[in-house]
Amino acid sequence: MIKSAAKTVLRFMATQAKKLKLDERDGVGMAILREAGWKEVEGRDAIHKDFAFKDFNEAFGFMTRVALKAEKMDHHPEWFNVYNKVQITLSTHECQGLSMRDINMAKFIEEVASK
Ligand code: H2B
Repeated sequence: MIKSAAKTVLRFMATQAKKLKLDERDGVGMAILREAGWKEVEGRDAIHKDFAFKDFNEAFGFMTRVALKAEKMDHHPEWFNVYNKVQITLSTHECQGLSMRDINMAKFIEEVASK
């Protein structure tokens, strides 16, 4: 019993890091994320968004929450911060492209940024 449950979990995790087909992306969340300001990166299979917070304290607090989630998901953003600005790019290195991990991370980022 345990073995099959473990196999199911492993299979699920593997699909999460699989490169999303172009025609499935809108349906799994890209349409909503695009409305929230996420853009596909020119010349790279990744998504990007720029954030501006009240000050550095707010920006770094946001980054801290995202960082803790990234560790938990074992899925890390590529980001740049200067004072109240945070620029984030998401892509899955393992598949050199966009996977459900990026979509889920972007959804989490939107939740935290809106608080
Ligand atoms: N983050 C991202 N964005 N893509 C990955 O493929 C990835 C990651 N892989 N964080 C993880 C870490 C892997 O390198 C470690 C060894 O589990």
